[in-house]
Amino acid sequence: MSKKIYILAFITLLSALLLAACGGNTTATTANSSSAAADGPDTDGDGIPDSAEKVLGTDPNAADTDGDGQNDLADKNPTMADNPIQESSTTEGFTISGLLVENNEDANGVGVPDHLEFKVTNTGPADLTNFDIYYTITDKDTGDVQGYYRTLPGFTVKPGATKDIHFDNTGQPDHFSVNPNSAFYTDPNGLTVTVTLHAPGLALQTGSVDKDPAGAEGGTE
Ligand SMILES: [Ca+2]
Ligand SMILES: [Ca+2]
Ligand SMILES: [Ca+2]
Repeated sequence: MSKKIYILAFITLLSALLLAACGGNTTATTANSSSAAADGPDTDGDGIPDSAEKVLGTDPNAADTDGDGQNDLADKNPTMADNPIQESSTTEGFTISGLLVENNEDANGVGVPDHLEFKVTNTGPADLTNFDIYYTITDKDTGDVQGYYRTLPGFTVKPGATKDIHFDNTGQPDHFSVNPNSAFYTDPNGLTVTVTLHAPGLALQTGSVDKDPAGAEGGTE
């Protein structure tokens, strides 16, 4: 009987040791959890935390930063889409003008994010809508290139009218969001931005604009 008590005591001691060991594991697990929590939220749900998107230069608010149909996590080059626009029409229906990339400073001389804008004039007889755009950003010092494709839902130009279109993150009507971590926003070097605008069944319209290094106002085409 006393032998049984001895065995029970031994099992109790073993259990205590195992619990202590588990406690150690629990501590390690907690540390890992803290590490995961430190990565923070994944706003767009693409599997890359917002903090990592900043480092990678991808958009924390878009699962497919460059619009090529491939999720940022799977995309080997998530900020360089090939131009998917295919249009053989030579019918002129609209023009683009006044291409501008602003890289203004605030009152304290601190740079504020760049802002691409231009004007679209409808030279045809009907409302124009269902535009899509492909644009590239080239760093004039390093030669690095980024390319983005996107549709422009809600952007409509009436016959004979000229309308401004903007690419920034202000959320206003006819303002379309851009990757806040792109070269467009973060690169202090001179940039060349090219734009190809498309409306179904009409000839493509293209333009380009150079932006001086940080602090300078962008140019017009
Ligand atoms: Ca993400
Ligand atoms: Ca993303
Ligand atoms: Ca992509």
